[in-house]
Amino acid sequence: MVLRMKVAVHSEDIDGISCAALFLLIDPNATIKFLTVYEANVTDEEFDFIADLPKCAKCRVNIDHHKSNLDRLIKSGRLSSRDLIDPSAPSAAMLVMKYFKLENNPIAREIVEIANKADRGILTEKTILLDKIIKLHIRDQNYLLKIAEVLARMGSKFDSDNWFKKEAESAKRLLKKYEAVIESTLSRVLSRNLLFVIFDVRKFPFFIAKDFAQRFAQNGGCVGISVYMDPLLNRLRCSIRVGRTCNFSADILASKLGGGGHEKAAGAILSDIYELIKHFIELVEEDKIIAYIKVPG
Ligand SMILES: [Mn+2]
Repeated sequence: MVLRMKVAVHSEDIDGISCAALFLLIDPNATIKFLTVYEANVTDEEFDFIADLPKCAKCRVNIDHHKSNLDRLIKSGRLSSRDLIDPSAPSAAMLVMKYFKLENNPIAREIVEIANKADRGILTEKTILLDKIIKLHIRDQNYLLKIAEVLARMGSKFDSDNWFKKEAESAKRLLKKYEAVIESTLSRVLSRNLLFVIFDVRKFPFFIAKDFAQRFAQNGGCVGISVYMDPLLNRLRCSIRVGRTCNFSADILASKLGGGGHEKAAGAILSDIYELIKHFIELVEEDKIIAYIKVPG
């Protein structure tokens, strides 16, 4: 095994941070970089492993579960036998566990369990807070590493760590501020039976923006799309979320926009909102109503 491995993981959600925690179980001195999908696509830094992200130019091993990534690697001839990419895996963390044969480590199993659920949108009160804390600090590499260290040490009991508890309290206070506007926006669209909705939430911070699409899809909506500013790139971005019983592929729409993801959850960087509207209209069945709502901040 490589000594002191150099690893890149996805910076923005529980699966990426869970991958980081697993790498710390394998090598507590690992150098870990937290990257966005965009950064992974453009970096020429060398890594031993890259997880929950597209394979960067100088990465030895790619561990991932995004179908869009697999398709692109095959198409460009960059898929190697060392890579472990399985779109049927519920999380990238699960594949990291498999790759390093960590199945007998109870902490590793707990971490993977959290990631599996989170990536399928099954969140509890404590994993919601974990997700929010990650999103509030995506610019802060040291902070993200600290979360990964807590996960690697505590597994599913991460919320009993004192540092985490304190951070969770302040995240909770912030969340409360936005709850009323999310609720009233959702009840307005759902009471009108609108099933295909673009939420223009450019006036909202990143950590809350995806919630409009996510909670719409979870509460009876078919396709919810949040449009917001990417905090690192300062560019327009969208997150597409699809309801459980709804027949629509988020990853197909995202691919048309140059992005990617999964069937029920995907995203892309946008050059403008019209590009999104145009492709969305093309993919929605003919007699359906598509709503666009600009949510006041
Ligand atoms: Mn993932």
